[in-house]
Amino acid sequence: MQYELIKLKTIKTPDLGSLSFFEGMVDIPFEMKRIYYIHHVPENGERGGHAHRTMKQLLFCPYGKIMLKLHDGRRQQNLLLDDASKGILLMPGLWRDMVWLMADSVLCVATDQYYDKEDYIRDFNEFLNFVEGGEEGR
Ligand code: T46
Repeated sequence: MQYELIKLKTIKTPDLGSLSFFEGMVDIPFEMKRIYYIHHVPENGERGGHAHRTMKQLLFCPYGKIMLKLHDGRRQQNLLLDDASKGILLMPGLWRDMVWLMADSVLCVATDQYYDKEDYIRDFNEFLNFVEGGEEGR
């Protein structure tokens, strides 16, 4: 499955918390073009239900607990985002669903592309066809 767990660099200051960071082309294999974040989601809220044709993304959860459910067309895998220093690098061609296990958890995403609705596959059968090579990337 085309993902990678990335331990984000984190500097701890005694009694004053931690600072985590990552840099494009240093800690992740792309230059960032866009950051977006999802917030104010209620407990058990479920988002996602799509894959990307070409987009790479780093997902991290600076606050809370979110279950990321991935599918590569053959198998499903669940990854827990419950640590602000944990990043998950998603390569294209992965179906994703996100479940908010804790209300108001924040999901942050850094991507290598500007928003493009044409990069989304929102139909699971179309996704299966895509990963089986039946549909070329744009
Ligand atoms: C992803 C997961 C992890 C924009 O106009 N600009 C943007 O940059 C984004 C990300 C979304 N939108 C619009 C598109 C929809 O009208 O915002 C609306 C909600 O997006 P969506 O339903 O795709 O949100 P999620 O939470 O299901 O998925 C998002 C990302 O869209 C997606 O790329 O991988 O988070």
